[in-house]
Amino acid sequence: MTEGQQHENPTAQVEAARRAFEQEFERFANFAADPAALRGLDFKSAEAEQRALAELRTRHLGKKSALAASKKLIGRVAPEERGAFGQFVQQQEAAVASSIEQVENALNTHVAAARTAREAIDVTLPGRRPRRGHLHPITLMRERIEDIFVSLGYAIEDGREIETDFYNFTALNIPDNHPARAPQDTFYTTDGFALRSQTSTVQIHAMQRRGAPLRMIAPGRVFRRDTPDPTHNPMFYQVEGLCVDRGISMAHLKGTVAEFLRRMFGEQTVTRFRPSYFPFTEPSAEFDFSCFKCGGKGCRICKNSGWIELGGSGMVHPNVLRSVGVDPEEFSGFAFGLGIDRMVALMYGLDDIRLLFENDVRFLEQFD
Ligand code: 2NL
Repeated sequence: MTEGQQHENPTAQVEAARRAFEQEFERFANFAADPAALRGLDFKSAEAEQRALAELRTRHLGKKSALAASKKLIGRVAPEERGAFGQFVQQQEAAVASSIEQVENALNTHVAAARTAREAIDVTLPGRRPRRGHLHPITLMRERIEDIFVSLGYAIEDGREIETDFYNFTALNIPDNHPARAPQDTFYTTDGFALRSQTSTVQIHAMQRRGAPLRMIAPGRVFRRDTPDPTHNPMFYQVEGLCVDRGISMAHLKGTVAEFLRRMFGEQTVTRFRPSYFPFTEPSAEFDFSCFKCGGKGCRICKNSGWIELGGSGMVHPNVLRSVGVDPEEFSGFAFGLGIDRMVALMYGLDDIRLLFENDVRFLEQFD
């Protein structure tokens, strides 16, 4: 009888199960006995060993293990041997469980330590420094211009970039449908609004609000209907200046512009005025200054003329003063305008103004 043969020697069966366990357990035994064996184990391998050990436990102590099968035999052993056999089975089971637990404990401790080590950060390590930013060259130039005029007693005014026809054209003595609107042509919306084509709009608002006398500059962004090329951009930066008081003459205009240019480009700078035309000034003049590079001898920057053209100016037209309620019989004033981007391009020898608006940091960071 096959079944009978199997049950012939229950003790031998338990001993065989124990031997089978010891054989498989051998490779784990060192983890509990020798701390050095664990030290060589990285986090991932230690976790793998934990899983392997759990499988070993199921195989040798689980419901389908040989030891569990042997326990079922206790009832079939002869009554006089039953007690001793039962004790023997339990001893073997306890010994196997204890061996496994010792290794489990050692592995758990090791994995916990390895996890802590892996998650540790060295708080003494230097941080990653954020790259330091800097101002745009146009902003730097605007601030230099502002500093000079503030020191001359001028206020700095700001305003909106979208304006009505009145502030951009009519108040500046540029009537509807007049050809003088062409050079100032801008971008229009459907509601009679337009993007300002010069910051004179800010000065018109300021004269309405504050009246005369008044000294101010208006730096800011302006828009023109231009096709971009190396010297034009449909959006650019401008600063306009305005001085209105009793007895203001062309001499004040020339003195102020000349002083500004000396502070900007050096004491030796000479300023030149050429008659010109603007609808909002009468008389009008464009101004040039002696080349800061060659001092007037002629070079690449001044295209061999010795002079650099910078801006326009003139005595505020009586119609402009009237449009903001300032009496031209009592007050007179001068005004001027110049391009900030153009000044930056000159100062840094840029051959293309559009570089300033591409926002390539490798280009812009050269000017901080
Ligand atoms: C140029 C020319 C100029 C003005 C701007 C102005 C403002 C008021 C009244 C009268 Cl409120 N004039 N501004 C005057 C002359 C020239 O700018 O070439 N700008 C880049």
